[in-house]
Amino acid sequence: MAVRVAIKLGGGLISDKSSMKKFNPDAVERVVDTIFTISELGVSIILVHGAGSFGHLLAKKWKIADGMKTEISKSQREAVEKIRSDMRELNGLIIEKFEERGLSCIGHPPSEWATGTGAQFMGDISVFEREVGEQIPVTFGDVVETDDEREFGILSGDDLMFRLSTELEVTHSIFLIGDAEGVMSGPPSEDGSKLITHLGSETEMEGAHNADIDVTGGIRLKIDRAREIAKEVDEVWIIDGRKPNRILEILTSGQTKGTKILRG
Ligand code: IP8
Repeated sequence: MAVRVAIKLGGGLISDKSSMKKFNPDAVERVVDTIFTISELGVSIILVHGAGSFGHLLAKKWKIADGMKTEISKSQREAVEKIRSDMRELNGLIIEKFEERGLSCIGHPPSEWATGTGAQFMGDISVFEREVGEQIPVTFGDVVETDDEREFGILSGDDLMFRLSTELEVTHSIFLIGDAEGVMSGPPSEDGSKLITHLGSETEMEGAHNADIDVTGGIRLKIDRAREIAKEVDEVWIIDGRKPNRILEILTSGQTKGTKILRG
């Protein structure tokens, strides 16, 4: 079977999560280098990226993930427009880095084609099915419309990864994170936290969700979606995006340092 890989660049990798709209060009350049190499190998690529400080800070401030609240609806609507435009800006910065390396990409903002939140969101994902040599499709976590009284909500890049990986015959689904070697047994910053190299449904871990900043669910949501994906895709990984060469190791040898998500 032809190799098709879905890769998510985590928001904490491509931006400084605590500082409003602070892009991390060096981290993105390193990822682009590896993706250039795998594209030369003839691998079909689908890209997703998170929001980091281009989305979570304002979304948190205006409670966008909870949907419309009558008392503050005017400010919320303004925040929705601002977050959408900030996310397009971030998408543009990322695409620019790919184009500098000679890789042509096309952005697909979810606010234009997706409705609803969570893994069962609605929207036609057939545009992400591309042949090798065509433009690489890129999408991202965004504020989308919902068809209920909430009116809007946050669609996470992790949910996009779920549908793209399970509906498009992807062979590898890889989540790049920005602060650890993979899933750790406890908070990454804590001494004694160890890398979990194989994560099955029984594996014990305390996935800290940094609710101070993150409105979608942090490592917890990633693990939940990755487990769902692993029911259908053999190679599902959560790895350190600061060492993107590990993507190449997974594709060539099936092994690397990081967390492999096991089926069941
Ligand atoms: O960072 C969140 O996407 P994620 C999207 O992939 C927004 O969870 C706008 C906060």
